[in-house]
Amino acid sequence: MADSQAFLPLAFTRRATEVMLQRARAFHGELDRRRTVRHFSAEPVPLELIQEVVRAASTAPSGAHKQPWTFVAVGDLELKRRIREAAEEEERINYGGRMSEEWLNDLKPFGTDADKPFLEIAPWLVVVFKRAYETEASGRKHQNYYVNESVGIATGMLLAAAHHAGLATLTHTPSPMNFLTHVLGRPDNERPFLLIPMGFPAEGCQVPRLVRKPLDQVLVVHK
Ligand code: IYR
Repeated sequence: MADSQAFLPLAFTRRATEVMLQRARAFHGELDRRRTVRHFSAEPVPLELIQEVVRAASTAPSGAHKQPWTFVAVGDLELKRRIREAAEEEERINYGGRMSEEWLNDLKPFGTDADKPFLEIAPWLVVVFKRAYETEASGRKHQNYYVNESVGIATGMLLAAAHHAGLATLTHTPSPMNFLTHVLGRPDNERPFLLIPMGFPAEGCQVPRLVRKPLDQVLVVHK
């Protein structure tokens, strides 16, 4: 049995149903205003804001509470330049034939291409790494559990926290992205997961006209 000393009373707020509904609607309303932004302003963002949104992300649940994530916040212009260069090199190969015709067609509405100026313009690139295992002082390795699920959840919370604070984000998927391990000098147990430029939208920034699936297409209820 678990050591009762290691347990604490849960801090839980029980709310009236009406209040819960109102909060749920307001939260949906706020999340529904989040849009992926591909055109950033160079306006600086204080590091403290990035620290707070990473703090929020790092509250995510994880397999056996291993918290198998590292967030690397890159504001250094030279590093951003190197990341952009390496990412564009891979994307030129992707757009030049490594992606299928169907994939390229599916991306058309977003107007993406191999050019990634936002990697230099956005004041911060938050690179999310997943930690496959941990190494004890003795050198013994322990695998982490449900690493993709845990880091995916933490990243979702990072995007929500940034949006809530008033920051725009882009979920960028450079592929392949091993170059991030080298450029950022990360240890062997870490693998890049996602690259998230954060900052303010460029003046006059436009986003594709997207429609979110209605509830009856995303929710199946058996009651
Ligand atoms: N990694 C490429 C292609 C790409 C993939 C997805 I999924 C997108 O939503 C957008 C682009 C790129 O970043 O250009």
